[in-house]
Amino acid sequence: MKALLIVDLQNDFLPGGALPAPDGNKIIPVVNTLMEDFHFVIASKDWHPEETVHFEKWPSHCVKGSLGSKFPIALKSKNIDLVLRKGTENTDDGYSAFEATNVSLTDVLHEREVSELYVCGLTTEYCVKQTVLDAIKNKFKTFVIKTATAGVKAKPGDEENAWKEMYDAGAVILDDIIPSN
Ligand code: VGL
Ligand code: ZN
Repeated sequence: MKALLIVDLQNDFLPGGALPAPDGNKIIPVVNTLMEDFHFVIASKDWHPEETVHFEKWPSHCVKGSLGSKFPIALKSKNIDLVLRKGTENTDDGYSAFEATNVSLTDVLHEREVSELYVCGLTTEYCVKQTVLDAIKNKFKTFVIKTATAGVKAKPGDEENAWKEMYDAGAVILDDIIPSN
């Protein structure tokens, strides 16, 4: 069984948000179509308290319940079966969807007999990368859908390095996938 994991596709990571991936909006229609190909769609949300050590490194973003924490209205979020919340404590970054605190992602994937995980979303260099590395550590066959992923591009080269790190760890990078309907 395969599952789609959409990482942090939230308003604050889109243009106009607090910590935007410049091309974030472009992935929304791709993700909408992609969801139709999966029977099990999971989405993670960065879900921070107002005060957290995380905001010593980053501008305040995705504060739980805020507009910035919500899915963009253009995302067909009714097709999401399970929402994970991560970064919920004030002592951690919670970059990886495997650090979700409302459910154990590994338990859910094992229960649903998921062996192949398709990852997309925001942002390539941080939460997508960390999620992919954890998925591989947890022995899932891990694919990253490049056309449905966007980087925050904080420094030149960061994004390329993230792709290389995921590839070197054993992820399959799908860079020309066009959703099938
Ligand atoms: C993220 C920086 C801080 C992400 C989250 O979703 O990639 N990046 N918090
Ligand atoms: Zn964050």
